[in-house]
Amino acid sequence: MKVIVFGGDGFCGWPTVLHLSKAGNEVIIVDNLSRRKIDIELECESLTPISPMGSRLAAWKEVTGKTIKFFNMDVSKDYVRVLDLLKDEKPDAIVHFAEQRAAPYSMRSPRDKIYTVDNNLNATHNILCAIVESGLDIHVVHLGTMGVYGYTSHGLKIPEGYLDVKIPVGEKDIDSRILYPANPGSIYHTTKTQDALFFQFYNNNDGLRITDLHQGVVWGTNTPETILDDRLINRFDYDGDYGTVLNRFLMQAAIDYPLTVYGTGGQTRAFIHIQDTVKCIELAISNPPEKGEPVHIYNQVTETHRIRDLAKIVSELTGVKVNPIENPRFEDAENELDVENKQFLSLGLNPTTLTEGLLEEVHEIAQKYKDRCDWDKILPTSKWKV
Ligand code: NAD
Ligand code: USQ
Repeated sequence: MKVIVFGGDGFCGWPTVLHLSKAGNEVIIVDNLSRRKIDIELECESLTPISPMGSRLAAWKEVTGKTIKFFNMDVSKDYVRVLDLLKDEKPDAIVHFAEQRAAPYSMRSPRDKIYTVDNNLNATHNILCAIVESGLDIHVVHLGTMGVYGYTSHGLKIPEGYLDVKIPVGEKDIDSRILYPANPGSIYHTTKTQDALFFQFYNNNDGLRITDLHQGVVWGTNTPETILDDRLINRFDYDGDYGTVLNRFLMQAAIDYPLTVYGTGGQTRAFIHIQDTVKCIELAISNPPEKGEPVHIYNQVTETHRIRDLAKIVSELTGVKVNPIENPRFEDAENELDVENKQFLSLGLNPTTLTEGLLEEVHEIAQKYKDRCDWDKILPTSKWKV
């Protein structure tokens, strides 16, 4: 297949590009390198030294003989270039990662809220609008988030995207299937709930074939492809805005920095290892909706954990202390979370769950690059309420 990966320079995008290329697909990257520019703005780089795009692609060619094309464009602004690219390349599928993805970054200031809304909604809308204008039948695989549901399941196993409901009309109940009620906890998560409405509209109105993947917190760094050459290494965020919780804890353990549990650590979240992220995307591409089917929505998660339990595991593994700090976010202090994920399991996903070996691997990477860590960037600075 020919696949365009929007956001293919990012943490999830880059290993996905390599995985799809290795599997024999023709892969094209579109990225405006905005994430690298945010590194400059935040004065904090990836813990791992990521290579420039040219070196990444040259290394892949040297190691595998495979060519990956790269287009530097802003999907949220360069509508005509997106359209022309689709018409020229005629891809079978698009994978859409090209959004500002950090909840804390989206809550830093009015400017960052506006940027996140403008960037994410226009990027998603431009892609959908351009597919319709191109007249091509391109399957869109979008990376959404578990955060669209909120994190309280009220004892219900969170279904995959849709909820079967009965609507009382007069004396009768009418059966209906609706999108699960959105309950976002940040401006970033709000953009993902609005993406879902764009998908519903373009699917209804224009028959676009769309798969929306509600992914949990991703952890890990390497995949079998990113370890083939130092220049292929994936990014590793550890700062208070972009670092996600488990990778942050493993990096903190590497420098013996007490683990930054926010609040009681009673928050339960869904997790997935980066090696499963790339497999899920391959499975989604290989199993597109039929023409006329509603949007496919999958929960891209393999397990759930409470934050304080993760801290305990990392602490026992490495000896680092745990230091709960005031929670900068506005979120429930404690929640239960039970999530359905049977669709990916039925397509053949064999989940990579949290094991000591995998935790140690990430810890070792953090150990290897710990001298690149800027300790001043570890504590969170973005607050939900001022
Ligand atoms: P990332 O920031 O590392 O990667 C996003 C990439 O998109 C970057 O390379 C960035 O430069 C590019 N980009 C952003 N806006 C763009 C635009 N307007 N035009 C072109 N390129 C643009 O983020 P990630 O961790 O790889 O996440 C990718 C997607 O997966 C996001 O949509 C995110 O919401 C979703 N997701 C991530 C996680 C996670 O834990 N990392 C979990 C669930 C869902
Ligand atoms: N947390 C801590 N200590 C830390 C960092 C985080 O206790 O040092 C807590 C947070 O308060 C939160 C939980 O850990 O309760 C998860 O935080 P996170 O930063 O790891 O993840 P989150 O902000 O939810 O965002 C990440 C990705 C986002 C994706 C989301 C999936 O950045 O792109 O959409 O995970 S989900 O969480 O399932 O919505």
